[in-house]
Amino acid sequence: MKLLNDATSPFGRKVLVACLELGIPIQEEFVDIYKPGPIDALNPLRQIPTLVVNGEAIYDSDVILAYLAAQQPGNTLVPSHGRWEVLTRASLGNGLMESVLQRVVETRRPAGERSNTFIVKMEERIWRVLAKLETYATQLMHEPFAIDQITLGCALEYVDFRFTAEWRERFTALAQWQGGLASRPSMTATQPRRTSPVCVG
Ligand SMILES: N[C@@H](CCC(=O)N[C@@H](CS)C(=O)NCC(=O)O)C(=O)O
Repeated sequence: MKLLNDATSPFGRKVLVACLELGIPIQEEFVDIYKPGPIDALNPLRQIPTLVVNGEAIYDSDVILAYLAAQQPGNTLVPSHGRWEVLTRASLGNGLMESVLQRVVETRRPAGERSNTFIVKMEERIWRVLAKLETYATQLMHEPFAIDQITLGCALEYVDFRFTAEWRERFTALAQWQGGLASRPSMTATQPRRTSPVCVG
């Protein structure tokens, strides 16, 4: 299987972390989503991550994770106990990624096109999500590694990467949980500053 991705996408990172955790072979290929390319024929959205299996594309990241989970019956990526809570926390992680991404895209627009109102809206949303996640920290420390932990771990490092690491001082329990997660080999191998694609298996 081939994963069209780039080094910085937090959505793509979820997929790589899941593959590493589940031991599913995958070959990552970096693509430039800012210009037309072969990805357009596979995913007309021209978005990463896009998984290619036997020439067919699977997207978006949550659909890819569902596909990976289906490859290994019995895995606990989406546990049956606490399922809706886990999936809702994963959605919060996805929303956090989207907010950080949309904010940074907006900040890069030319001054005349940039909306400070939108940037502030995204920043307020990010802080609200972080405050909510702080209330989950103790629970996250004691629960098995699942889709919510993957998504939140990737989202929090994306906050550091594209917004600010100041949240670590305000939300210390969350920072402590994230610190433990960050040392997992699946997380260290997939950092956004890596310069070469990940190859598993
Ligand atoms: N909902 C999608 C979001 C994917 C996404 O937004 N990817 C970004 C990169 S981090 C992208 O491809 N952006 C290019 C664009 O939208 O033009 C998923 O979960 O995979």
